[in-house]
This record gives sequence, C-alpha cells and structure tokens, in this order.
Amino acid sequence: MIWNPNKECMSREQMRELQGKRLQKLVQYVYHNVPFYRNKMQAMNVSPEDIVTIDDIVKLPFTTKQDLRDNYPYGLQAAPASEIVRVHASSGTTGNPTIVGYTRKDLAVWSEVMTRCLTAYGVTREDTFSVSYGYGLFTGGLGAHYGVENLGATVIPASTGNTEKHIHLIKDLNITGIACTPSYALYLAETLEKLGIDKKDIGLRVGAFGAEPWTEDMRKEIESRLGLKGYNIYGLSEIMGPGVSYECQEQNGSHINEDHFYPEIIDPETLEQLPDGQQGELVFTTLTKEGMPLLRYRTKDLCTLMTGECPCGRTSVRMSRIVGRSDDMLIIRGINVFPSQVESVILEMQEFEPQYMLIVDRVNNLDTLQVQVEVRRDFFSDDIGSMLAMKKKLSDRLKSILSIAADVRLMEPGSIERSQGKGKHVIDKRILK
Ligand code: DLL
Repeated sequence: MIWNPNKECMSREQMRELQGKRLQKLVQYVYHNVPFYRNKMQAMNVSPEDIVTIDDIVKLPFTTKQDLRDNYPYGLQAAPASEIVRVHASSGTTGNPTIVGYTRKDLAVWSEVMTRCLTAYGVTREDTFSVSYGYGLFTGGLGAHYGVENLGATVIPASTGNTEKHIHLIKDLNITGIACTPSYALYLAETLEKLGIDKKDIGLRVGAFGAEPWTEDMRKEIESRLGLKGYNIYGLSEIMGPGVSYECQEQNGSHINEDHFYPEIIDPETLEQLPDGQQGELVFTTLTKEGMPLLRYRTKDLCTLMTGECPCGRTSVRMSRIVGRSDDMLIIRGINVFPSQVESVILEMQEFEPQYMLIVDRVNNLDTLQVQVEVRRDFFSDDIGSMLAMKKKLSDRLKSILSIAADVRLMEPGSIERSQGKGKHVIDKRILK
C-alpha cells in the first residue's frame, strides 16, 4: 500500500520541478527571516534570485550542529514565536542542546511523512501500534505517535521502561505493531523469553526500528525472536524527527520523503557533492519547513544514495543503511553521546587527569557505558569513603550531562594506556556487521 501516490510515485521530472520551486520559496523565506542565512549568503555573494532550479542548491551555504548551538536557542528559527506550537530538543552535544521549533503546518507534514512510512510497512487502521520510543523532548515518541493516529490505527503510547508491563499489554491488547530502537526490541525479546511467553502467544507482526545504527543480522535476530517483520526508519531532530526515510516491502534501501527533505551526498573533507552511488556524508535541506528550516544540514551520517525505480512503485531516491559517522558521535541506548562531553566534565573537576577511556558494550542486548578515568596523584588514596564520594560526584555529573548512567571506574594515576598518535578515547565492543 502507498499512502500518498501523488507524491511518493511522482515522475522524476515532476519531482525535480517541485523541489526547485520549493527551494526558491525556501531561500526567499530564510533570506528574509533568518539573519544567520542572510549574512552567510551575502558573504558568499549569493542572492535568492540566483536560485532557480534544484541544481542551484550547490550555491547555498551548509549548516552544522555547531551553527545551531552557536545560535541557541532560537537564532535559526524563521517563524515568529506566535506560530510555534511545539519544541523538541536533541541530546548529545557539549553545552547547549539543539532546539527545534515546529509550526502547526510542520507537525502536519511530520504526521504525513510518518504515515507514509507506516503504510509502507503494511500498517493499517486495523492495527494496534505501540510507540516505545521515549516521549518527551526526544522526537521518537511524539513523532511516531501522531503518525499512527493520522493513519487511523490505534496508538498505545507505551514509551520506554517497564518492559514486563509492556509485554502484558502487548498480549492483552493484541498489539500488532511496535516502534522502538532495535536494541530495545532485542531487550523485549529477552524479557519475553524470561517471562516464559512464546512469541506465538503474542500478535506482533510489524516493527519500525531506528534512531540508531543496526544491521541485517540484528534484523534477522529480532524477527525470529519476536515473530514480526522489522523495517528501518530513519530521521533526525534537526530535520524533523523520525520519518525522513523508510523502507518499503522490498527492503532495498530507505525511500526518502524527497518532496520535503532534499538529500545530497558530499565528501566530508572537500564538501563537494558526490555522484549517485558513492558513499559520503548525507546532507538535507528542509524544503517545506516553517519553524526552523535548514539549508544543506550536514548530518555527519555516512551512506550512499540509490536512484532508479523500485519494484514497489515509489520513485523516490533511497538511502542505504548508515554505515558510520564522519564525527565521533556514539549512540548509546538511543542517546547521542560525544566523547567530548565526557572530556569536558572530567576537565572541569580538579580530582582527575585528562586521561579517560569510554568502553561501550552490549550486555543482554542493552548498551552499557563504562567511563574509566585517572585520579590525580594528590587525590588518589586508600580511603574508600573519599574515593566513593569522588566516584559518585563524577557519576552524578555525567548523568546530568549525558542523560544516561555511566559505570565510572576510578583508575590509578598513569594506568590508562597513552597513545602515540591521536588520542584514543573510545572502545566500542558492540559488533555491528
Ligand atoms: O533519532 C530520530 C528518530 C527517532 C529516528 C526514532 C528514527 C526513529 P536524533 O536523536 O536527532 O533523532 O538522532 C539522529 O540518529 O543522525 C543517525 O546518526 C541516527 N539514526 C537515526 N535513525 C537511524 C537509523 C532521532 N534508522 C541520529 N539507522 C541520526 C542508523 C539512525 N542511524
């Protein structure tokens, strides 16, 4: 099934024409409403009139997460505050979070693109769908929620946590679909097994998995342990949230909602656009957004774009799975974590050397984070009480900055291996094949 064939199956020529028109309008809009873009364009000697077709996009400036942080909180917002009806925030940066404001129309577009995804997965009005992404500032929960409602299926806003209760709901309410991170899906499978419930006793048949990288092997494992078919869903808060792209029944790449989010692949070093099929950094321009539209936003996600017809009938460009990042961002239990966040906490506390190591692992299908840090010689002692207090102080501070708990290990001075070249601060033991 296709939710919006008019848009999802447009001819390539019509799509490019529509994208060109939308880009023209967008550039006028940001030029006149966002001083940041006006200044950048003036510095590059580009005026809105220079943008005629979608190919002119290469004349426009890039936007980075740093730009959003520098203009915290509302500096890149184009719509007046009176038009903003909701705000989300992205985790995972030192200092300020990224704030994203949505107008009523933005929320309608978001529901529409989410509904396209769910329809492609085979979800219908007959389904009961559990949204088990976190609700709150994170876009996963509310983003998926309104997509399910817009489709007309029944939404169960389960959010995360309380997994045993959730499993009883899945059974009792005959929940047929679930949206969550792939790691949470595995944890759910494990809890199901622990409770002695057979997958045949529950009715799950569809999963919408994303918000973190996952693999074909993980897909097979989740599918066989939960008895459902798992589909990829991709997105990022700065651009919208979940629903930027989605897999169809062919499961050969994820279709991008290109009438709203224009994709490019660039070389992260030269910033030049790369030809189709070549791997590079994914960049998006929000063609229709009103609240906080972005020109050429650098996602730092590495992947390839695929053109050509898909047997499902959709004509949109597809993206491959995300194969890595062009920065050092880690995704731990769905939360974006930068090693630099940990570093800044350690540096601001006089008890520690600037020597640390993050050890990320997956135990019982849940991501774990251990932070090893060297204690300065004059603070290191045999007094267990003072060492425990120091550990607690660091754990609490990390928790408030990262939004996830870390297992802190205090290390003797000089015990963390020194690097000869670039400092190595992360050991990621999760195997992603
Ligand atoms: O994770 C939005 C989302 C929620 C997507 C629910 C899908 C489902 P952020 O917290 O801003 O937003 O994180 C965005 O997560 O740049 C990718 O690095 C990563 N990511 C998201 N989806 C996928 C996916 C949400 N399907 C960042 N595969 C992105 C791999 C993904 N990585």
